[in-house]
Amino acid sequence: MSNERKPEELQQSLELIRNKLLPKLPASVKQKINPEVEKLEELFLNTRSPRFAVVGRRGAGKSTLINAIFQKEVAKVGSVVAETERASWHTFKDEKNETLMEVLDTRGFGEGSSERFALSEEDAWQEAIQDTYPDAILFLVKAKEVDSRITEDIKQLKSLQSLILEKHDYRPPIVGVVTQVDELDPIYDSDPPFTSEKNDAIHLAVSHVNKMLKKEFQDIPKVIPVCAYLAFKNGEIVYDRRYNIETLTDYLLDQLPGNTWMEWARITQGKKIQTRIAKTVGKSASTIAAGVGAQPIPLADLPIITSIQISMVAAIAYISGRKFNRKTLLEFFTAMGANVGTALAFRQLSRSVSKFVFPVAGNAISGTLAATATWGLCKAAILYFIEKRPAIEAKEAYDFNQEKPLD
Ligand SMILES: Nc1nc2c(ncn2[C@@H]2O[C@H](COP(=O)(O)OP(=O)(O)OP(=O)(O)O)[C@@H](O)[C@H]2O)c(=O)[nH]1
Ligand SMILES: [Mg+2]
Repeated sequence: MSNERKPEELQQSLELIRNKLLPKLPASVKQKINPEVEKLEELFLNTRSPRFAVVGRRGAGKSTLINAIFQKEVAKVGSVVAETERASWHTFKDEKNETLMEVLDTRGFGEGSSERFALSEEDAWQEAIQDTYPDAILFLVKAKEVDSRITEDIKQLKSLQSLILEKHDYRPPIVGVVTQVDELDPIYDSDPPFTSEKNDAIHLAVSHVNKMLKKEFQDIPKVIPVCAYLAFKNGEIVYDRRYNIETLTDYLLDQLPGNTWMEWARITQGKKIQTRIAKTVGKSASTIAAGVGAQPIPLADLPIITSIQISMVAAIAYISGRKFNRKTLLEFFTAMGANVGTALAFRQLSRSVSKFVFPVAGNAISGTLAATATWGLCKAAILYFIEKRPAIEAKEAYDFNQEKPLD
């Protein structure tokens, strides 16, 4: 097996659960497990990359923010003149040429009178959202310019949202972003963490944008202050002044549909986001394992619990952005104290004939034991793949969790 991009193990187990397991379970158990299966299906089936509209005046820091999210120089910063049309989609891809994120960049937002462009702003947007729409809109305002012409910008923002609602029956959430907060007074205090005087200035800028947005939108959009400044040399980060970027990316996770979460975790490389998603997966997997483990009906022909556990770990490895294959997973399970049976399970998983249950507890594995074992494995996988801790530490966490209830 080469490096798989998608956690196929998980997709296979989800099919197994949906088609073979659920029909066999009593209604009461099914009722409990079904929402968890649905949650996992939302996360892992039909996954796609997230789409954003990034709107803001020329020089607001749109390209810089995109680079800060990727931690790579993917967008061109600070060109002298705006060359592109008003609104155009940019696709950001990984080394394998697979799409990571799509961004609708509205260059020169609010510069309605410019004669450089053939299309009016609204026409340009109409065209841009013809076939697709952004999952969320980021509204960028430069910290030092929150006072200037913001009312006009917010009206346009509202009209973009309405256009999307009309065309796609989807109301993209709006997230206000106050950019370049390092430029606020006091200037000498430009590197985070900031002093209280600087934080006061940031707070002032944020409340102003908040107040202005409140006038136009009922569900007041959240406003997050950031500094996105990163300097690159030969593709390497040589200077990092980022502030609050992870708060922003973490908040955006909640604004995005579930089927984009996996890609968002990989793009942002944020441990916080990765851990949140890993725990969501772990909780669902544990609940399913508990339901299955508690069944007196013979399910021995279905390697459900093993399959769920292996898939869960595969998913966490994938979320971590680490290159993974079966060997990586096997190494992890071996470190956790799994025996030769696991190796067999791995080889045969795709044919669904594995008999191995982790931990080995014969056929009489109880629901609680299945759940705690699965949750323990989730915690251990988080430590190993996301926190990049040594296997021995992950093993300790696994053992320790056997004695603890789910948290
Ligand atoms: N100090 C500081 N400078 C920033 C920050 N973000 C962007 N800049 C600078 O602001 C300028 C404009 O940034 P861009 O990211 O190109 O802005 P943009 O919104 O993409 O501009 P257009 O594409 O031309 O509309 C560049 O010189 C950036 O280096 C920040 O957080 N702090
Ligand atoms: Mg730009």
